[in-house]
Amino acid sequence: MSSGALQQTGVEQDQRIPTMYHIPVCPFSQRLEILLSLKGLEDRVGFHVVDITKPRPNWLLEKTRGTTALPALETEDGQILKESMVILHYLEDLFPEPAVAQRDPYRRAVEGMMCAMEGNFVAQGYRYVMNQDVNRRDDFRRGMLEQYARLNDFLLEHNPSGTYLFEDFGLAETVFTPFFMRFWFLEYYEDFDLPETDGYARVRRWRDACLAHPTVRQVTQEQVVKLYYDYARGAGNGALLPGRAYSSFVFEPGWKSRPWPPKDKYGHDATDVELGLAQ
Ligand code: GAZ
Repeated sequence: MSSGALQQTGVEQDQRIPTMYHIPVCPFSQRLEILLSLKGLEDRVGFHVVDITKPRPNWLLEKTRGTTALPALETEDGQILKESMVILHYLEDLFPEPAVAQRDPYRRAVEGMMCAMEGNFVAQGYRYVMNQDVNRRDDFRRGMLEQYARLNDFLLEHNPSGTYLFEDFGLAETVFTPFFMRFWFLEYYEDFDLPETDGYARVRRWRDACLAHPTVRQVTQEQVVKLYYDYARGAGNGALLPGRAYSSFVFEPGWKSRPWPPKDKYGHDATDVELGLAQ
C-alpha cells in the first residue's frame, strides 16, 4: 500500500476532512502523499484505497460523474476535485504553511515551466516501458535521454550549482519524483540509466537527491518492478494480458511474497504461477 501510515477511511468517512480516493502505487497519487508529508499533514486528509484491477464501485463513479482516473479528492463539503496537479495546488492553498510551492511570482513561473515538462517526460517513459518491438528499443532510449537532457538544461539555466530547482525539495520535485521512482522499471526491464557524462550530470544530481529524500518512501523499487510487469508487457492500468487471470497490480498475493519477474520483457509471457499470482 502506498498509503503507508496514512489514515484509511471508508465510504462513511469523516466529512470534516478532505478524502483522497487513490490507487496504491499510482504516481499521480504519490505526488499528493509527498506534498502532505512535506507539510507534516498526513493526518489532515483521509485516504481511501481503490483497487485498479476491479471495476470502479458505483458510489465512486457517482462522485466522479463517470470518470475512472484517480486520484480524486473529495473536499470537506463534498465537492470533487480531479487531476493531481490541480489537487496539489488546492492542498497548497488550503494548507499554506509550510510552503512547498514558490511564492515569489517569478520563481513560481519558473517552477511552473518545469512542471509543464512533466507530461512529455512521463509519456516518453511509459511508451518506452510498454514498447514490445525489440527493434525500436534504441529509439525509445534516445527519446528518454532527450527528455533528461531537457531537464538538465533547464536546471543549468535556473540553478546551475544547486541540487534542487531552488534551495529545497519543493513542488517541481514533488511532481517529478514519483516518476523517477516508476522509471526504475526502465532500469530493470530496459537496462536504461543515465550515462555518467557531463550532459546529464545536473539532472542526475537532482534525480538522486529527489530519490533519497525522506518524504518519498511510499513505494520501493522492488514493488514498482513487480507491480509494473504488465506494463512492461504492454498492458497498462490494471488491464489483463492474454492467457492471464490476474493483473500484476492485484493486492493479493502481496508483492513482497512474489518472485522477481523475468527481466527480459521481450522474452516469453510469464504466467500467473511464474509471477507468484496463482498457485
Ligand atoms: N492526469 C491525471 C492526474 O491525476 O494527474 C492522471 C491520473 C491517472 O492516469 N490515473 C490512473 C488511473 O486512475 C492511475 S495511475 N487509471 C485508471 C483509469 O481508469 O483511468 C497512466 C498513463 C500514463 C502514464 C502513467 C499512468 C499511470 O501515460 O500510472 O496514461 C493513462 C496511471 C503516459
